[in-house]
Amino acid sequence: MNNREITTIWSALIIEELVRHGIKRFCISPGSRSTPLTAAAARNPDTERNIFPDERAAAFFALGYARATGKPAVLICTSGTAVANYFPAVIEASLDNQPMLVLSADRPYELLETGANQTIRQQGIFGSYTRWHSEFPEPSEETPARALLSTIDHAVRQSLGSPPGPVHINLPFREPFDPVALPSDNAWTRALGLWRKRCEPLSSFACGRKTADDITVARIKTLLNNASSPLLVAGHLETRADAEAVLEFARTLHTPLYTDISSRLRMCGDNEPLQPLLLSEHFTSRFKPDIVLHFGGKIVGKQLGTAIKRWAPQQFIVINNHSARYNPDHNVTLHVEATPCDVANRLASTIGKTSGNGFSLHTASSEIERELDDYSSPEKTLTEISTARIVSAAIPEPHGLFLANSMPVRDMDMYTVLRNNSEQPLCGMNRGASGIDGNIATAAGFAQGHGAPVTLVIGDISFLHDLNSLTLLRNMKHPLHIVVINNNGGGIFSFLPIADQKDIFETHFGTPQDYNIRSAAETFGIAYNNPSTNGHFLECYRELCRSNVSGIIEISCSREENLAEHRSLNARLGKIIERHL
Ligand SMILES: Cc1ncc(C[n+]2csc(CCOP(=O)(O)OP(=O)(O)O)c2C)c(N)n1
Repeated sequence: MNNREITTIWSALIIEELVRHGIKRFCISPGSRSTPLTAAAARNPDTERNIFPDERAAAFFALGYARATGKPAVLICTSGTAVANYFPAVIEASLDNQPMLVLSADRPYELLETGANQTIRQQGIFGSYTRWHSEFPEPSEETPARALLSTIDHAVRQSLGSPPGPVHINLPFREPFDPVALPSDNAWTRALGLWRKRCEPLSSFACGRKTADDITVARIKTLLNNASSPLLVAGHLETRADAEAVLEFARTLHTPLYTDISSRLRMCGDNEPLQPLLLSEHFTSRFKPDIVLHFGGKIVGKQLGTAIKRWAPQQFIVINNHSARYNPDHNVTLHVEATPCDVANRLASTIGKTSGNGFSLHTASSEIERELDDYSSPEKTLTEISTARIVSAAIPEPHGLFLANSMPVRDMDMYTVLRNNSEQPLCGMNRGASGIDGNIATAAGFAQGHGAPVTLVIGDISFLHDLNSLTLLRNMKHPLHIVVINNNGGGIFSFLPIADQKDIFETHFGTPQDYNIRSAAETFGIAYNNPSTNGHFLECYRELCRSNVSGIIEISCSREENLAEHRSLNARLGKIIERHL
């Protein structure tokens, strides 16, 4: 075979092997060096493709897709800085254990470090942020086709391993890049034997969910039996089964359950949320758990971590499905690598119903809910907090919710409504590295993966950061409904002590950008609205959700007023807690 033929077949085999693993979503950016991979992906009838001029957005889209599906999307780009633009999303995927497969085209050996055009050091460019990376040879019949396929198999396995994460394969190609019609038979692929007749990958793998050993479950049971005031925590939970098992276990134990916004349980009407209570010194000084069982991954709010440090429980047990470290305050006493639902179900069945620790949160929680409802009543001015309440109440099933950093995700975690008898919408967020970059693209990928419209709640600085991703809204199968909280700058910084240093605060932290969101919507041809009361926002939001087209709703607010609102509302909630606990 000549170079064109082997390059064509080489690329076609790589794509076909990925497809056989069920990895069908390809996020492709245009470029010359990547032509063999792009053409192979485009011509494989089983691939589904999105095209991105901006590689940074492509990678965030792939991240969002993985968040909704648990599957990696494949990224294809050319050589040079194109691949470097994947880096922020690769970091987020790595830190939040999301699968992702990067195929970067590269110059061949003889052009590296020579001053050749568009040539950078791509090998291992993502450093420690990949689960695995591999440098392929230039296409050649000297490399057995089996080796090529089995390396792809390994890459997929590493990406979906424990913990899942990004895998990078760097593929050098020599010119010419344009593919030829594939010869139907040749000695090189003949060696693949049955693979050519079947539709399965050369080697599959099993990466099932893990179970805890009996000794560990018995040990946790003993620790729970010896404790007088347990607290359960639901951090980021990957599946509904995990969430249901943890909720059921909390009911069995009659014990308070902290539900993070990423736990799938935060909006559950049958549970009293602890977030508002943890704002109160009155509560944290009375409620003193002596054992904490934390199921799943990270949590968004910082009050719980602060409270646990203060309570210094004798046991702090973290149960999660993979080995990624979760111990930010160095106070975890036992790590259990097992599926949360496995441990929760087994503990619930062995412990049986208990009468609880006598700490009832019901009355205080109901009154807090009433106060928050009143706060968001239709005639009142729309605020950042009422936006969180209204979106969480009105978002229809099966729409998904994506919460940008920094205040939108925190406000939703703190002030969301409790939804009766209905499932919480699937919630996505980039909390691995908590970047304000790529949130629109991640939400777009989340919608693609979720297979339903998604509401994105995002601040004006994060919106600006990812403005070019508004181009994605044109071709989306499932629309994105963007609620932009425009407080003209970074609202989060007003909550920090630096806000008092007026000489540098506004210019170096608040950073108002004074840009026009309506004009941005016009530029990208997106429907726009700008309501001012809670009632009007609810109307606009409901209409947008019904319309099945993408749109932007701008919430105009002020950072100063937002800070004051948070303080006065939290003070009122504090009074309720003092009255009832
Ligand atoms: C890529 C990146 N750059 C900077 C930061 C630091 N940062 C955190 S929040 C924030 C301001 C975000 O402003 P906005 O999107 O308007 O949201 P708000 O704070 O008002 O909720 C900044 C700059 C970050 N997290 N990520």
